[in-house]
Amino acid sequence: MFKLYYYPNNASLAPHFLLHHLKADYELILVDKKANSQKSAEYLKLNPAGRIPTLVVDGQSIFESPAICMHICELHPQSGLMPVIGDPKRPLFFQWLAYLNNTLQAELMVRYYPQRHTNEESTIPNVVAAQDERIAEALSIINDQLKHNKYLLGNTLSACDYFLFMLAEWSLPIEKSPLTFKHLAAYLKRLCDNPTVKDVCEIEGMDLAPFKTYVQN
Ligand SMILES: N[C@@H](CCC(=O)N[C@@H](CS)C(=O)NCC(=O)O)C(=O)O
Repeated sequence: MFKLYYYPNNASLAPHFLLHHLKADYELILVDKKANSQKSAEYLKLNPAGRIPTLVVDGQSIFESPAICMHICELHPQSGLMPVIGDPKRPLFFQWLAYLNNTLQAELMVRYYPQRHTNEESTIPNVVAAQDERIAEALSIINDQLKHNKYLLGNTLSACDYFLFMLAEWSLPIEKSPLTFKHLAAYLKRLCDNPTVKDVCEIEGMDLAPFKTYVQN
């Protein structure tokens, strides 16, 4: 039994996709972010970083969304969501998951919390504008990868695709949105037909309409 501490459309979304995809036995526990419950003493015992998500499985709690995703995949080795040891796609899985988390997600965090990255309030719009460019650079690299690949790792859906879908959603408001990148936009539109994406986005109250408007030229 998995317990996922989540908040809609937060970094808990990728693990939520995986648990749903795997038809795992899981419970969703809402962390009331509006009341700052991720900083409550009770939650900090599970996750000293005071961030969402946290996964509790077999009495052990772990934090960091990519670590949670890998752990869920490793507990389901036959699922195909993470290439097994010896599969040449495995290093690519690590590469893309690390790139998504360590570059795109990190840049998005600065974009969404710009006040934490300057001590001069008047420069906040500059931080946002700089981040928009850096996010667009990362999206461009991902777009190139999708030019000849149905999914990030090739022909097979993996946890990296669910992770990317989450970050693409967060990137919609940036100046050069994921939908302005041809291959990425087509890929995201395809992913909207994935039953897990549909179900989980409905559960989390997320609107998939923006992704569906893309028209291939
Ligand atoms: N590196 C962490 C980041 C988690 C994170 O920043 N979560 C955000 C929501 S998307 C959060 O909890 N923000 C509330 C806060 O910083 O207090 C992960 O990938 O799990």
